[in-house]
Amino acid sequence: MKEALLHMLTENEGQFVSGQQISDKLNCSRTAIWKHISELRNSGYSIEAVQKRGYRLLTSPDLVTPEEVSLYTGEGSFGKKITFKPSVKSTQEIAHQLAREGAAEGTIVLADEQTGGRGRLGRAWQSPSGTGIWMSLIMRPNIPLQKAPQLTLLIAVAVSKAIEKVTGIEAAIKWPNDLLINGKKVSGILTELQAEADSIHSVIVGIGMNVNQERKHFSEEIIDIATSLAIEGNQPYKRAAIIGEVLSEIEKLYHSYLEDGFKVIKLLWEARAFSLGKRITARSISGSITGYAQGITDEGVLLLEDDNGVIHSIYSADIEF
Ligand code: BT5
Repeated sequence: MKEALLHMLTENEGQFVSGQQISDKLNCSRTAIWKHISELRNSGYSIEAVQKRGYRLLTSPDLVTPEEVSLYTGEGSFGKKITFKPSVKSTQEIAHQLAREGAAEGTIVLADEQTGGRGRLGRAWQSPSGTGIWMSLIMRPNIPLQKAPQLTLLIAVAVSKAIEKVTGIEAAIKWPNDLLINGKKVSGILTELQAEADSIHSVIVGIGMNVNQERKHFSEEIIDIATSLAIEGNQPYKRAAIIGEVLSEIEKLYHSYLEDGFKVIKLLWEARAFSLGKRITARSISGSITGYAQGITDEGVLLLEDDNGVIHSIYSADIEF
């Protein structure tokens, strides 16, 4: 009901919607409307109430609550089910639990703050309150296990496209999971699997994106390597709008991927890749290799040509320039 009310006010932003219109459409009493208006106001929505004219939404806050995000999720099925927590250790943990309990594909978990956000290999992901997108998405692709890395690349393309749509800023992809603006990391992707033998039960895609941080918000450890959309675009952005765009881009690419395979995604990825043709070092637990990044294979594996002309297939590594 609160969500439907917010939708009505948003569709008519800047204009009055009468109590009568609301109670007719939502089939509720004037008292119920008033209660929800008060709740919305308490959450930071500025709503004017004028006798005989009704209610008018003036401004809305930068929230990632289900009612706010649902304003931007459109027709698709990704993001239709939202679990929101103000503060959690990691949205990944909640999504894993929901996936085990059978949550549908497209279910997302959002938090305003993560106290133990994680990156790959047990690294930490800084997720301060109210500034970024800390989201986990449950996917259930019917693909063989070895193709799962392609999804990380698909997500990276989708996130990059969404950033460009909302901000006009190009975010380059650094294989496999970083999005960079002016060489600094604005977003990271963590793909985790629930699988058995060769079959995937679910893929839990963690997306972290710095949206409204200012430089002072970053800790010493990442201040030289991290950036946010607000820093790069010189203005704040609505996180919910970006979430809507990210989900819609993911869903579009995912359908294309399931129907036509990785080919289109590969082209889109290569067009946005930061590392291709560059001399890089790929570091992994089994050692490091330096050479020129040649491209990715149809499976999403990075090809690196070393100084002896030998081409190495890199499945998982950190890339340094
Ligand atoms: C990643 O790992 O880039 C994946 C990050 C995924 C985070 C999302 S948020 C929602 C979901 N819930 C979670 O708990 N995680 C996912 P990796 O490539 O390992 O990069 C980690 C490294 O990035 C760290 O070691 C830092 O150097 C750097 N880093 C940490 N926090 C950062 C931030 N906010 N912005 C930019 N860089 C950061």
